[in-house]
Amino acid sequence: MRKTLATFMAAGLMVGGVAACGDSGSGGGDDKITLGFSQVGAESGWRTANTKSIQDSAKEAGITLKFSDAQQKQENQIKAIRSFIQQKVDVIAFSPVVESGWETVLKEAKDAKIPVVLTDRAIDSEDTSLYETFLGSDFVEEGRNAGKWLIEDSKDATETVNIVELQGTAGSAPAIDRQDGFAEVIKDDPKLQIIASQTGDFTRAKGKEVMQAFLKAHQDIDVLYAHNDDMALGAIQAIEEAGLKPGTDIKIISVDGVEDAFKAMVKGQINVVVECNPLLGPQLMDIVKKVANGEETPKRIVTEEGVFTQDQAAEALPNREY
Ligand code: GYE
Repeated sequence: MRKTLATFMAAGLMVGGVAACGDSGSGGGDDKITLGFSQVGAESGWRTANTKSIQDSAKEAGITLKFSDAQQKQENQIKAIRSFIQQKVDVIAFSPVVESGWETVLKEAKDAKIPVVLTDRAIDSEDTSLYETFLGSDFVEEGRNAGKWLIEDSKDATETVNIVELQGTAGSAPAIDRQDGFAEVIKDDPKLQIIASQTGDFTRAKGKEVMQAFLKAHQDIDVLYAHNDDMALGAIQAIEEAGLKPGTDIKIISVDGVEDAFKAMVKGQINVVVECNPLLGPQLMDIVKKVANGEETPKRIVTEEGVFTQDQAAEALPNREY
């Protein structure tokens, strides 16, 4: 069943609200809110859709956007955040490339009284006063949904099911959580065995490269679990070049739900896609307005998502928005 609409879920209210920031605006003397946004990079179809959603909705909301692309490097994100602090933007939002190592720079933002919003990816800091809210998917649940599909699909198998896993960027929240959620569910079925697991950095090129290595090292791969569609799409090329049929000889489970993955599902190359919605822009702009006005926001806002199997792909494809 598809649940299209992103819904809000409050998992606890923040305390105290945000320090007034009207005096720190850099919107050129008018009342326009200035948002500094540090994006992860341009590594995937998901990311392209996410960037477009943020840029379009900033425009729509009349928010001045200072956008910075970190090319998947934490040091670039830290530099961008420091530069936003210097420029005295009203709000800083960012999608942290990895989970750890943010305390220092976020304390600098806090000292400058600039509210910070996390989007898409979480940080692992215990100090939740370093940000106002975190808007994004539940990646552990996505991993669980991938695992549940496999348990059901393999229920009649009598032999071991050999799984290879293409992980996302090392140390990133979606890679850690999608691995954990999947492992948690499949451990209930001893037939399901992960025989190799390696990062493909969420890109097509690396997904293909690592899949080639998996295929060389293992003759008996039954299932590929890819932490995103781009890696799955790269792996499909590797599988075909090895003379095998993706989706049949090797079943493929992927995450995101970009248009190209739906096309691959329609062709029978991907068996199931766990949806992860990148269209966070409109919700983000609402949050930015709220925190800029010192209003309270829920500390955690989760986007709700579905799971799509091959038999649903053709019908769903024309309605996909990314
Ligand atoms: O799944 C992947 C992208 O953080 C949810 O990052 C995002 C992930 C997404 O590169 O395609």
